[in-house]
Amino acid sequence: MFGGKYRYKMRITHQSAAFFSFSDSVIRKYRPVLLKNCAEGRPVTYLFRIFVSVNTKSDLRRIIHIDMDAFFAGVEQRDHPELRGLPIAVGHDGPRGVVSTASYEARKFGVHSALPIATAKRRCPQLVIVDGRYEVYKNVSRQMHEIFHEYTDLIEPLSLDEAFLDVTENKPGIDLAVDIAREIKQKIRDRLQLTASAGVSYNKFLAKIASDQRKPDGLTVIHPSRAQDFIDTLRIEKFWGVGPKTAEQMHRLGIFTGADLRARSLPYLKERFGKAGTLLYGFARGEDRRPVVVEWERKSVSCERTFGHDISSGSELHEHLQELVADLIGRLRRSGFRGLTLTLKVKFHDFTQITRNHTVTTILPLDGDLLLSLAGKMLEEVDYATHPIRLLGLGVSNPPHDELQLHGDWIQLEFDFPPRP
Ligand code: DCP
Ligand code: MG
Repeated sequence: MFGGKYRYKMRITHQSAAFFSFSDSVIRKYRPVLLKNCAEGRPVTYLFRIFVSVNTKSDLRRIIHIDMDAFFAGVEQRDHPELRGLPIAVGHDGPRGVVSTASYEARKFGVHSALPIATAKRRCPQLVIVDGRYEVYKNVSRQMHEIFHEYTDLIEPLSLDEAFLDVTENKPGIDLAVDIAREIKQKIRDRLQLTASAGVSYNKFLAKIASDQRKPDGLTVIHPSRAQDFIDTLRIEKFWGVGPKTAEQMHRLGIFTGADLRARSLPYLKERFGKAGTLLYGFARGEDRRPVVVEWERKSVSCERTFGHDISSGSELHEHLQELVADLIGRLRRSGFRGLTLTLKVKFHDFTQITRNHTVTTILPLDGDLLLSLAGKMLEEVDYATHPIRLLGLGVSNPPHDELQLHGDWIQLEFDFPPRP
């Protein structure tokens, strides 16, 4: 499928992507250079920032996925001993508040991330709601990364509490990845008084699934010789990229497990799932050559919705905007990213597209009402009555570069809209 070359995808910004092809010999030649640059924390050139988790044979790689257990809640229980053993949820206790995460005690009652606080309280009346302290979580995340760097610089963070590590070559020269995973878990326990779950395998797909197998405080290895049996019995919902909607579509096609997926041909999957079809075809066979990408500074966080039909009703659009705001806040929390610019993206029925920006002087707070009112005002400037809308997107960009932008008072500025093209 990959011929003699590997194809890598690099995310440059949230919206744009570029593709590069490297031959084996190029990879062999530059890998040591890249590793050295990463180790020294030196900026590497545009092309070479890319990554580096590359071996000529993907099944030789050793990948670890680390995921903290009930991350925000775990930190709160650590810092407030009186909360230990209790069902707690991190989130804002207001009419529109949602649960960021729940302690494992609370999960037994069906309390989970993204659930409205009001529903969570109904499910678990004794639930303790704790306000989030995002600066603290960011700091803990930094400390986790310090531990990771003791083993490798090939680290790809997926969120504040989750990362892939490529330990094929590692600093202490430890043979078995499982030993490294055990050490990392122990260091997280000793230094941070928190627990993490780890998954170990020969690619990212399997390592991530492995870390989820025995949560909390789990350590799971998926060995190449056992991988196929494991994947065959894996429920389709567990596959990377298969969200509730795709899962439903899979079920309609009679695909419920990895074995069902493996029985379908590549053209069959490509036709129905596009590019994801190719990835899924590989996953079903335990193949995933995606490298561990060393991430540079994130520039934006965004989300978008394409509607089933074009919309020209203000109230309907407002409802969608409300969902987008909730989604965006969840993403901002998970990534720890903060910015000064809010962007509304609008794609009309005829596929023309515009964006509207609003920039403030102090980072946009994670306040649903406020973000909704800013986004709503930008939407009001759009002529959706005569140009029905097929897609709405909302994003935050422009990270702060000084203390004032980070901690100053939040001031509502005047809106300034460019005329519609
Ligand atoms: N988060 C959030 N909103 C969401 C999902 C997550 O604010 N909708 C935050 C809170 C979580 C953190 O991101 O603590 C990490 O998310 P995970 O999905 O890894 O969930 P947890 O670490 O809380 O639990 P688990 O033990 O299942 O990993
Ligand atoms: Mg987690």
